[in-house]
Amino acid sequence: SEGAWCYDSQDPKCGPTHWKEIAPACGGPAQSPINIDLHLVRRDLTLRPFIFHGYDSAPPGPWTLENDGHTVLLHVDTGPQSRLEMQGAGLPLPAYRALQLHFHWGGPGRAGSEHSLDGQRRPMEMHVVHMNTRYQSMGEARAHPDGLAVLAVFLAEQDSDNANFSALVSGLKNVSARGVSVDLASTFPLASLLPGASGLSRYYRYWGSLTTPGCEPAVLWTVFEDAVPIGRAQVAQFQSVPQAGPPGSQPAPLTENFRPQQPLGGRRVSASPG
Ligand code: SG7
Ligand code: ZN
Repeated sequence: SEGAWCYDSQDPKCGPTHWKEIAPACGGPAQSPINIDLHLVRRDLTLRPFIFHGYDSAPPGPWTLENDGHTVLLHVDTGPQSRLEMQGAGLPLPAYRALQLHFHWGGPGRAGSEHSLDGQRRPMEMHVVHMNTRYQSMGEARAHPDGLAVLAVFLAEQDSDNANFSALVSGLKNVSARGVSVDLASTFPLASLLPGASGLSRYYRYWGSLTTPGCEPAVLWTVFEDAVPIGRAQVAQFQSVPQAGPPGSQPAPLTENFRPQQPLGGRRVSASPG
C-alpha cells in the first residue's frame, strides 16, 4: 500500500507530489514538516521541561540499524527491560515510549533538514519516534491524533567528529542496501544525542503528521531550537548510504530524503519559555 513512494532524488515519478495518490492523508490538513516563523510562535508557560526515563544510561541491547530504502533507522525498543519513556513537556498522558530514531539529510553542499527556523535549514535532522503507551500497536497509534510524539533535532556540521554518533555511524557501512539490518556493537544513552545535555533546549511544539506516506495526522511534534553538532565526515557517511538498486548494480547513494514543507494553515506553533 505504501510501497511505491519515493523522494524526487530517487525518481520524480513517485516523489512527494504523487504521495496523495497512494495515501490520501498526504494531501490533507495538518501536514509536516513546516517552516517555523519565530515572529508568529506563541510562548506557552505550560511547556515545562521533559521528564526522560532511561535516556541517561546505555540500555541493554542490542539495537538494530536498518536501511529501509528511505532512511536509516535505529530501533531502540528492545522490550520491557529497556523501557525508554518520556513525560511532561505538555505531552498528553500517560507517557510516550521511544521506538526508533532515524535521519533526514541532503546531498553534497545541500542542507537536508525537514523543518526550518525562520527559513533556515540545517544539514541534517534526527527524529526520535515515540508512541503513546495508551496504544497497543503502531497501527492503532497512527489512527489517533495523540498517537505519536516525535522529537526533531537539528544537526549542525562541524570539522571534528561527534563521538556520541560514533557507534551509529560505524554501523552505516554495514547497512549496504535496502532491507539490510545489523546489530550495533554497543548501545549508548539516548540523551547523548539530544541538545543541551538532556533535552534542556528551548523547543517548539505543534500538531502535525508523519512526513512519509501514509502521512497520518497523528504526531505531536517537538522541534528543539538548539542544534547538536555532527562531524563533516560523519554527514558524508550518511550521504553515501546506498539506496535500492537493480540486482548486481552499484546502487546510487540515498540523498535528499526530506519532504517539502507543508502549509501551516490554521495551526499555531508554541514555544517553551526556556
Ligand atoms: C521513515 O519516517 C521511517 C518510518 C517512519 C517515517 O520513513 O523512520 O518508520 C517506520 C518504522 O516505518 O514512520 C510510522 C513511522 O515511524 C515517518 O516518520 S517521521 O514523520 O518521523 N519522519
Ligand atoms: Zn523523520
